[in-house]
Amino acid sequence: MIRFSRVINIGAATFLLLGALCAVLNYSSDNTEIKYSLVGSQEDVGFEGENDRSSHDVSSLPRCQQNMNAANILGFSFLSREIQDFLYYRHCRHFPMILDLPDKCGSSDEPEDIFLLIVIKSSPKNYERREVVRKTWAKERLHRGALIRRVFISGTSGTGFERERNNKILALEHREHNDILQWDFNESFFNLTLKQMLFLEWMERRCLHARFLLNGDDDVFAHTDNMVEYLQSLRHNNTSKHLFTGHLITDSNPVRWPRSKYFVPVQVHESDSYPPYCGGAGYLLSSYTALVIHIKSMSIPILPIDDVYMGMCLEAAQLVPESHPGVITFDHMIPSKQEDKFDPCYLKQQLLIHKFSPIDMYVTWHKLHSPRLQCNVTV
Ligand SMILES: *[C@@H]1O[C@H](CO)[C@@H](O)[C@H](O)[C@H]1NC(C)=O
Ligand SMILES: *[C@@H]1O[C@H](CO)[C@@H](O)[C@H](O)[C@H]1NC(C)=O
Ligand SMILES: *[C@@H]1O[C@H](CO)[C@@H](O)[C@H](O)[C@H]1NC(C)=O
Ligand SMILES: CC(=O)N[C@H]1CO[C@H](CO)[C@@H](O)[C@@H]1O
Repeated sequence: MIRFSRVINIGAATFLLLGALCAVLNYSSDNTEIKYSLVGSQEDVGFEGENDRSSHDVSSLPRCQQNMNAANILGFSFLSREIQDFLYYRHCRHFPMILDLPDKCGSSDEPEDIFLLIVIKSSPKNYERREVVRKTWAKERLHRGALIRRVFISGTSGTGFERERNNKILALEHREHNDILQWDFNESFFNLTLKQMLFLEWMERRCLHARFLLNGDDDVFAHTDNMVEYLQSLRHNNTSKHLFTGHLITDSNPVRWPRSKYFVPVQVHESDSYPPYCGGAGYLLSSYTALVIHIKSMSIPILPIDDVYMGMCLEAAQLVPESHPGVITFDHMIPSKQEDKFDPCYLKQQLLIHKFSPIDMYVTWHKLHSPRLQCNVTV
């Protein structure tokens, strides 16, 4: 049951593609700065402030300073420490990399033809989740001729001894599995958008040739075989076209209740509505769309809710996210009581389900691939 329909604003898409191509062409492989020369007007893509970015050695940039003026925002002193902190550092877009993967996608002369790059947000402490994810749905492999690769994206967490230990575990995993990207910023719920943007910046430098991305959390069950088959079934699997699909959320609003995890005060987002977006547990996008979001994001102030922010960037590019019925991010979306999310026959027909413990992930992946699995054909 794979539905596929979308509306693309061809004009805007073509314009951005041209811009993106120019950005790519102007790349230099040494350590000089990238200068974007975008065809047409600068205001459409809206680079604010920094036009120049150091290409390979982001660590040479001075550390981003706290913006003390944030304290002058009306009502600032009534906001929580966390939100105040967010406002102080909202403008910071670059952080030094602690762990990089320069050859993850092949060398710049010989890029690998990666069909699906799995990008998983993971906090340093989630070691067990990463271990199971590696052995199951994010295993690097060929499926039906399509190359699948994996990266985890992470910041730092804790202080003192704990922070050292967290960095050490990621460094060990990096050495053993070649799948960790880490930046030197403090992990927090409010820094997830920053993490996402740092990844897009990395992708633009290192992995522009990957065709599709699965962007998700480390506690989901992603049926990556089905994803590859779905993506292969699209007409445009070889060229770059807009794609952004997942659990579509429309007509939603910022939570104004201060005790919610998702609380966003007017000082952070003035508008009382959010654009359509796909739930952040997991969505699929094309590298074309990732690049467009990356470019657009430079002129859109960061919103701490990362999935909504992706929706804001899409809206600014006049691209629409779409809904895929196989992406289940809330239990109540599971159709009937009989359908259990751990039932391999149910999972067999889905793309992604939230949420799974490492044990359930491991057991279910094996059940799903058992040659003895028999499902009544009801589809
Ligand atoms: C985000 O990370 C930066 C850099 O480590 C830190 O200064 C800031 O406090 C973090 N923001 C939040 C909201 O945790
Ligand atoms: C990160 O957080 C720790 C404490 O949680 C703090 O000491 C440190 O200054 C923060 N780093 C930045 C860059 O804000
Ligand atoms: C792309 O789609 C075509 C059919 O349109 C299919 O034959 C081909 O195998 C797909 N390519 C990849 C790499 O999946
Ligand atoms: C059918 C088709 O156009 N295949 C091309 C897809 O892209 C790879 C490289 O990215 C080419 O090698 C194929 O010929």
